[in-house]
Amino acid sequence: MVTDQLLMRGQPLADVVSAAVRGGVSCVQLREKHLPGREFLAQALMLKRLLAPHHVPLIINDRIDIAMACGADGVHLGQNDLPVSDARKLLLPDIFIGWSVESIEDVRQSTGLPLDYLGVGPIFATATKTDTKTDWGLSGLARVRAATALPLVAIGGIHAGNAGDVLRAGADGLAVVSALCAADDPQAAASRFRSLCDEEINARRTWWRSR
Ligand code: TZP
Ligand code: MG
Repeated sequence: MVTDQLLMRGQPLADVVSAAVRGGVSCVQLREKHLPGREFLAQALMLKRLLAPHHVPLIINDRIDIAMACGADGVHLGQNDLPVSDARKLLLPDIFIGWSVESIEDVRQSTGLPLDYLGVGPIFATATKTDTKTDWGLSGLARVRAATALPLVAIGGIHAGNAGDVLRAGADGLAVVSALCAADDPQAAASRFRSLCDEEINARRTWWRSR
């Protein structure tokens, strides 16, 4: 789950995230583009407290200072954020780093960087983020899959109707904003994604065993 409070129609962040976790969300990224640092940190601390008992990792988008201050599990950086190597020097060693790739050139550049996963997006066009380059599509995602061994988290326009295809094209995880944050029932929405992910995990296990 990637948060966007503007999509939550006045519902408290803690309620929407708790419901999504009950539904089976396995990781939460706090992505708040409009919050001043102090409020961003307050929300990060609140989410860290909420998620820790469930062993659900918290990722902070963009801000390594907030990630450090709240004891986040990971930080997600984009092409215009602090360079990954500098972030790695500043962060505690156990905080993982994800990096957004928007082109195959970005994927090539990721080789050798101290990264833990790549965020591949947008897979499909989405109203949630419009300042993007071209959409990867499923074929683009498959090209990224072939080009790197890093875990891939797909983002952009993912909903229950296309999530299975995204996983089969090579994603290891799904990052979802509107289909969770704007859902009438975030728990039910998360539980549909959970089932699709579990099906793919089981299919991969079966494939490995049959080799
Ligand atoms: N990066 C690429 S697309 C996107 C981000 C943050 C937004 C995805 O939002 P949604 O609502 O899941 O399509
Ligand atoms: Mg960013």
